Amino acid sequence: VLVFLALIPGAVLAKDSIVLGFSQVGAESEWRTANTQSIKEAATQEGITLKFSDAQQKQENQIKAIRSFIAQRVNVIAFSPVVETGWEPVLREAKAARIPVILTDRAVSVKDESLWLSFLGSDFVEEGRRAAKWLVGYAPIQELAAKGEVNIVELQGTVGSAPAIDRKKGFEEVLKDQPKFKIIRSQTGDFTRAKGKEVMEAFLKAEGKKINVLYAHNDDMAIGAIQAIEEAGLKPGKDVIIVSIDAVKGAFEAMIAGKLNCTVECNPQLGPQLMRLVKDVVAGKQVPRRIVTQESVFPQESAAREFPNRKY
Ligand code: GZL
Repeated sequence: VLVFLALIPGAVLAKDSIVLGFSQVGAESEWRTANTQSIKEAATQEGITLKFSDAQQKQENQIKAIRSFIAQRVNVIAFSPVVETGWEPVLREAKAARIPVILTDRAVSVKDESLWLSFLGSDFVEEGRRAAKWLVGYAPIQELAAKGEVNIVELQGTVGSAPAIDRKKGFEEVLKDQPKFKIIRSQTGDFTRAKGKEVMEAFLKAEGKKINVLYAHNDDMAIGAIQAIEEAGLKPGKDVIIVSIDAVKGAFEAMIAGKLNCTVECNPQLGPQLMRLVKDVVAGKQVPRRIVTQESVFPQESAAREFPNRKY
């Protein structure tokens, strides 16, 4: 039988290797594509058979993918939930099938905590706090605040997603002690460049030169907004101070061009840690309930020096 199996490419590997079903949000941003690359590369590196599905940012596609992983009897299911709610039914099916579930990147909101084993990802509230702390400490903004109000427009991430909810929460937590800082407009740009540009155009039409600051929940929306600001005849990074989150390559290029003022790192390279977690789970080892990724803040003045070291 072994000889027969050895003749089928991958069969022996499939027979011996761990099978991981991974449901990915989509391919909406530079961050997401870097995250996918990290997961695929790490699975190959670790000899784990990866069944990968891209949900195009639709929850129903993620639920379908998880159901299919259950039907295929994978060893472990991991996913980045596009939104926080609506997961109980399918996670109960995974539990009934005795397939452990690992959350990566984004969290779910479920009553039954036994529906998932471990959550590996960033602290989005802290990322929001870091963005606001940088803004409040930025000298040109301090000068503005000394003379009057600082008017902020906010491009939120996907409605109902953990990063959008928590980045808003962390940012507002710091600003509650800063009465001069006002969020005058806030709307979702769904984490994409196209939507970020479209919503920023609407903000500019409504508020024009009153806008002092843009806070974008990710760099892709900030990059889209930069185009809108330029098309409105204003200087991004000068007339409108911009702080965003992810620290992808596009953000460093925009900072080096003087069009973005700060990006807060959100590390997408979760692949290696995820594969180690998967192996530990299959080996029956105890795993941490929460693993927070380590991250930094990159203001414009550090961009040129840091850029050559960036991996995503
Ligand atoms: C954050 C991740 C977010 C990124 C966006 O961990 O969920 O989704 O900030 C991505 O770029 O679309």
